[in-house]
Formats: sequence, structure tokens, C-alpha cells
Amino acid sequence: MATWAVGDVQGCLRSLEALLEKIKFDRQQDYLWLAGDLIGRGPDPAGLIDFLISFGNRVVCVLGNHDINLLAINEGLKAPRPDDNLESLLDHPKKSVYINFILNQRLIVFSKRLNVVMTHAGLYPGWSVQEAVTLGDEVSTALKGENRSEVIRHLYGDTPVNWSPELSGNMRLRFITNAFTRMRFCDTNGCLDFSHKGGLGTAPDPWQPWFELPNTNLGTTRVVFGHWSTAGLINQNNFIGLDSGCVWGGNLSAVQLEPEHANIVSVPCNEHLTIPKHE
Ligand SMILES: [Mn+2]
Repeated sequence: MATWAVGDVQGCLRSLEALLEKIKFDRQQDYLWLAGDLIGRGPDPAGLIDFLISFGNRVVCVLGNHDINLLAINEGLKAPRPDDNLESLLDHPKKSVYINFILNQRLIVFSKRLNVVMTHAGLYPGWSVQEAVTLGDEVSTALKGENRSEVIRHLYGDTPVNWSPELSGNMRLRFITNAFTRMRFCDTNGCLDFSHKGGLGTAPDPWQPWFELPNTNLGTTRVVFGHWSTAGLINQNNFIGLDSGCVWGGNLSAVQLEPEHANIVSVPCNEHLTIPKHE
């Protein structure tokens, strides 16, 4: 039995199929973890979710910013942009199946056996794994509740920039969601920056990649994440970043999470892309 984590697929179903073939993924025995941004911009969001559903409980996903964007569009809170490439899903007779699949995914998963935590953007340096799991589940529960539309409406915005356990209501849910799905740079006070989207060294002082700030609660737990295509693959200390920019014409990457493995395997993007390449 192997557990593989894969970076941002973003609707690139053919690339995911090619990657699973390369790693000789065994649908009867292995587990597939996906680090979020399952859909968005890529060519086949509906087909990708059908494919994931076919794995049953052998697939484990977390939500990314593009997945939440789909929920906001579905609620009529945001207008779909042509480059989201979501029309084929939004107009699909099985749309409710796809939306329900997204709604039922978490923001964070933790395996004690593997000593690995996975989220889309990363683990906020001020949180322990246990605290992060509890906070992520607050958002997952709210997204599944009857108040979903109001919850999603208030998720958008760059503030508050710093965590406080005293945050409540919509601002609390927004900070948690931003930390799990949009975080890249942070400062030593725990403030998040959402204005810089370039590679690791591209933000001015005081901003640093979130995983270069000390997290005194993390111990030996490894953190697997995606989201940062401009940083490329990251494999340093306990941090494994898997977004190698498939939807931008780069690669789709996977890592086996059993600790004796931990080598990253990639395939080149295997899609007919109709969107311009990332600058
Ligand atoms: Mn993302």
C-alpha cells in the first residue's frame, strides 16, 4: 500500500492519468491525496471530479482557492471569468454532484501514521497541527451548513492579516480560509501578505515564505502543500511543495508519503491548453 500526494491538478485530467500511470498507482490498494485547486482554469473540471469520485474513499482532497471560487460562483456571489474554464461544469446536468463533492472536502488532513499534514497553501506558523485541524474543520462545517451562502460571501478579502484566537464570526472563518488556501508570505509577527505572488525571494522585507518562519509546535510532522506555482517544487526540511504549474504548461508532480520514499515524481503537462502561459 502506498499513499501518494499530488499537487494542483486544476482540471488537467489527462495529466493526472499520465502521472498515476507513471507512479504505477494501484487503485485497489493505494491512496491518492490531492493538495487542492482540483479544478479551475484547466480543461476538464467535470471529468476530473468524476475521476476522483470513482476512487471512493481512496482519494483524499483538501480545498484550494479555485475550489472555493467554484462554490462562490455557484452561489451567484461571483461572476465566472472565462479563464476559470468552469462553464462545462456549471452547465453540466450533474453539476450538483460536483458541487457536493467539493463541499464535502476539508481544508486540512492529517495522518498520524504518516506523520504528514496536507493543506492547499500551507500551515500557518502560529498554529500547531492539532489546532490547525480544529480550525480547518470550523470552516468545513460552516460550508456544509444552511448558512453557506452568507459564509462564502464573507470569505473574500485580505483582512484580518493576523491570527487571534479571539477572532469570531465571519472574520475568523475568513482568516482561517485565507491561511489554508491563499497564504504565501508571512512576517515574524504572523502577519500574512496577499499582494506578492512571485517566487520565493520576490517579496521585500519583512515578507518571508511562510515555511521559513519557525513553527515551534510542528515537531517532526511534514507539511505537504500546493498553490505556489511560481515557487515550483519545494522539498526542504519538513516542507514539500508540489505545485509545479501543470495548468500553466509545467509539470504535475507527486510524492509518496511513506517516509522511506519522499522522492518527487513529475510528468509534463498533457493537456491541450487554450489559456496563455503564466508570466
Ligand atoms: Mn491555489
